[in-house]
Amino acid sequence: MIVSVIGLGYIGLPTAAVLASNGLTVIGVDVNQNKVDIINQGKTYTVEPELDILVQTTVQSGFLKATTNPVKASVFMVAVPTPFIGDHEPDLSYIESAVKAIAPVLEKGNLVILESTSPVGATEMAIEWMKEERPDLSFPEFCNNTEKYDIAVAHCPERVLPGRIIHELINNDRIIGGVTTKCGEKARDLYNVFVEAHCLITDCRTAELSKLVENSFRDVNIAFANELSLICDKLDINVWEMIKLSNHHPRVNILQPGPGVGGHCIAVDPWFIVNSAPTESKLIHTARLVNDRKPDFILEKINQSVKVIAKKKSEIKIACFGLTFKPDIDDLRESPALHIAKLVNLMKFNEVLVVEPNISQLPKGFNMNSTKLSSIEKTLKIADIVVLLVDHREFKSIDLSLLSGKQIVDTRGIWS
Ligand code: SAJ
Repeated sequence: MIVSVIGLGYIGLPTAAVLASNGLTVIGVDVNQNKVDIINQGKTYTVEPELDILVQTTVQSGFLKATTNPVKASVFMVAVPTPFIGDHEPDLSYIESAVKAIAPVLEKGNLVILESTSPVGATEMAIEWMKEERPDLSFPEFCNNTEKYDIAVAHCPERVLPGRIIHELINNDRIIGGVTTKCGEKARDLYNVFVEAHCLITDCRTAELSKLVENSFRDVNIAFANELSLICDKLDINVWEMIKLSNHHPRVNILQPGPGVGGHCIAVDPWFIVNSAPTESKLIHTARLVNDRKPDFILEKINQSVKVIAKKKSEIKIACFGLTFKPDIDDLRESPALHIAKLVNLMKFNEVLVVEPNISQLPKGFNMNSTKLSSIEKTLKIADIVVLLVDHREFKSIDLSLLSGKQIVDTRGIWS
């Protein structure tokens, strides 16, 4: 059996490598020639535990190959991004391009799986796009369990955590949303090859919403913690100590406040629910706004620190510790830390020192004359204000005496 994975990004590449490591022949397809070349050399382009070795061994053994052009296969797994555009509307153009790209090579008996996080109805839209390209083939219909079609289709959303992707791909339960029951069973048989947990069959719409709901659940809970951080600041209470104490209650488990919510998932997916059912999703909508406004609060705290220092702003050196969207990874997507650091860069300080152990050069968008990437040691010698934005392991072990005499804005509570 040949499995083709369309989109070799954060999810597609690990999925392709795990399938290949289980002895399936996997053809990865990506529009980016550079990514394809890197993978065909047995290398990876992101920091993710275990992924490098898995790609290296599966490419060397010939089970994994990458290409820019779709080829015939038994199963097609689509794992392309679904960002939002305009007023938080889901952008399905990557899914549309992907299914239209595989349409010419589809054959009777194939299975097409949509893994991309999708608004409700996207799997059915994907079927419509494939139908347009291949009127000679028949496709399943949602709510019509007559199992007579040429191409089986299912939605099986990924739900793995960056930093633990390989472990969670294998060990997390998986939701399998068949367009019909048989489509679901066919998809389940494939996931059973590498998933060591439950593969739970449902319909495609329920699978689509369940994935969006999982991320919205987390967003709403983080918003609760972020709101508590504003309340505690007003009442002069240490929010982290208060949360730790409240969490001693057997039925309370409050998450951690931070500078905002980043990544390509939790800050995006709740909008798909708000977009589908705006009147009904007030809580989900408000949570998004609370989390998106948190960087403004951090900038206010930075401005307050400036006022305490007996120096002009143009003489102050400020340090931003961390740029990534969460600890111990190199992923900058939708990162509130990066957003805040860029705004600090515009505040006309004497110098902005960025400490980010997981990247080797500053991303675009900084004024390189006044901002530079720096080491922990050098930065702590000269910074007047230190803004802790990401709780990387290197920052947790800093000797706190090195921070004395400086203004500290600790958004993660590791130095508080
Ligand atoms: N964050 C907080 N406080 C917390 C926990 C997280 O501020 O207590 C912030 C993080 O710093 C980060 C953001 O939230 O900026 C998101 O981080 P995360 O670790 O909660 O989640 P992601 O985006 O890395 O991965 C999520 C996961 N979803 C859930 O846990 C419900 C993952 O399982 C999904 O597969 C992934 O989204 C996805 O691809 O949708």
